[in-house]
Amino acid sequence: MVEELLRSKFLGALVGTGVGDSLGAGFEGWGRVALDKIEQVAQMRKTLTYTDDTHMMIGMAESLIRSKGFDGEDMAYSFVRNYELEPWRGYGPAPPHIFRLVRNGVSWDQAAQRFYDGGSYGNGSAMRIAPIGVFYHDKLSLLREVACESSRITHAHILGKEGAVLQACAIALATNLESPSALDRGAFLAELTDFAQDDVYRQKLATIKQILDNPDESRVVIELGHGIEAFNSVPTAIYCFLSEPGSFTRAVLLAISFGGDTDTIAAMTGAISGACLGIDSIPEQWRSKLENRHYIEELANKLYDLYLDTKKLGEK
Ligand code: F2R
Ligand code: MG
Ligand code: MG
Repeated sequence: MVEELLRSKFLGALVGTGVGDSLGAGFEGWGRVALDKIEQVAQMRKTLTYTDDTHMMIGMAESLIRSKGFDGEDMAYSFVRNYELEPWRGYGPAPPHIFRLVRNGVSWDQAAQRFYDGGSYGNGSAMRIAPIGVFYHDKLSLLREVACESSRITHAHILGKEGAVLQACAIALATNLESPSALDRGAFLAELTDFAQDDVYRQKLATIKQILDNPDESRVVIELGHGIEAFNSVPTAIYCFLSEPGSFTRAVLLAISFGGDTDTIAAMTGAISGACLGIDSIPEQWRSKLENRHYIEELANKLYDLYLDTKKLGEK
């Protein structure tokens, strides 16, 4: 793939997370919303302020760049430090407790196991995964391992880890597409299904195929979900991308229109769509209003430069 196209995809995935998250944040907990209403609200906003989804995505990118790849302890402390600086970003219930444990000396790969039954299956480890999705897009077995390890920092339940793995894989497959016209939705879903190791996700991927083959949006919330659990939101984001593969705007608006956990489903849709279509597909009127846009772009550029360096050295 031409280098500038790939750089644009790294930028698209990271900025796409931020734009989806901040646009969706105003509609959290709503029911179905009309697309033109969402566009109107977006137009009225002076700044698109992001939430925990993007804040953690930034922490993940910072750590990958600093460590020149995945380092669990460094990434955990990256999340902790960012949380301590801006705890008001709307974090889910468990992560702040986990961060306090890590700060008090509990090992990065042990703290999350203390929460819920077998760890969390919330969507918090999938919503932040864009940097891993693009950085490891050409090494899917390594991507699986790293996405899973990164999830263990806060989400140790198998369904939490698998949600992060599936979202990372969707971003990687989208990054690998030369153009949206190269997308074969059936093949994309088949690859994700091969990659998924849990029947809950395999079943949801089969449902996505059915809904795409016989369009019926009323099935999306009921059967795929729009909730805070990874299995009730990652498949919905994949559906939104596959429904509107040629348009970042339409994919993200569709994600928000389903209501529920709108910031996160739109962040994950924005990451996949941005990875497929590149940064220029994100409307300038949204991009220009994204809080800390230049810093997020700087991180995407540094991550891409690191990707090129490690590829040349063959040591990623
Ligand atoms: N709406 C939010 N966050 C809440 C904001 C309230 C906050 N106090 C404020 O206003 O400032 N959005 C953000 O949270 C979601 C990501 O959450 P995360 O990080 O996954 O949190 P957690 O606590 O790990 O899990 C979330 C819920 O999932 C259910 N759950 C998870 N594992 C479970 C298990 N093993 N058994 C049963 N239930 C489990 C629980 O209901 C958890 O509370 C994103 O939407 C982000 O935008
Ligand atoms: Mg959020
Ligand atoms: Mg959310």
